[in-house]
Amino acid sequence: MSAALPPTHDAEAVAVAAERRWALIVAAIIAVLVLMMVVTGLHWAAMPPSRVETVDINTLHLKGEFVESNLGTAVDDDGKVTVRLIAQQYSFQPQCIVVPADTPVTFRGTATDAIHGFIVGRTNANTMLIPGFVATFTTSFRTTGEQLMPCHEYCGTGHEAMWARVQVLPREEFLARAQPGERMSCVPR
Ligand SMILES: [Cu+2]
Repeated sequence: MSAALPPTHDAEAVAVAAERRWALIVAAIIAVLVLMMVVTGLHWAAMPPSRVETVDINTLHLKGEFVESNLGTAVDDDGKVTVRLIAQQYSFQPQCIVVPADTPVTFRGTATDAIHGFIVGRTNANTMLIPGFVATFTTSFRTTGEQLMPCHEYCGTGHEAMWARVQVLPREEFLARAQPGERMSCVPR
C-alpha cells in the first residue's frame, strides 16, 4: 500500500526513476553522436577530397570531355579559361600546359590507371587525380614563366620521371595566341 508509505520515501523513488531515465536518454544521445562521427568519418575517408564528379574510365579516350582532341587549354566565348588533362603511368597529357597570368584558370583532370596527382611549381595549384573521378579546382598564376608540374602521388616504378611543364604567359600574349574553339598547349609539334 503505497499510500501508507512516508511521503519522503515516495519522492525519493520518483527522483531516482527520473534520474535513471534521464541518464539513459543522455547515453542514447551520446551513442548516436559517436555513431554519426564514425559513419561520416569512414564514408568521407573513402571519398576524394573535392566535390564528387565521376567519369567512366573505359570510355575516357573515346567520348566526352577527355578525348585527346579536347585536352589542353580552352578559352570559352565568355573568356573563361579551362585546362583539361589526364594522367597515366607515367606521363601527363598534354605534357606542356599553357595558361595566362593573373586570370582564373580552372583545371579539370582525371587519371586512367592509378592514383596520380600534381602540383605546379610553388603555386597552390595542387590536386590528386583518381581514376573514375574528375578533380576540379580554380587558381590564378601571379608570375609568368615556366613551372615544373611533377606527379606527387607515388604511382609505380616510373613515378619519379612523371612530370609536365606549365608555361605562364602574360595575359595579352596568351589571348593573342588563343583561337576560338581550339585547344592550346606548348607541346612542340
Ligand atoms: Cu603518377
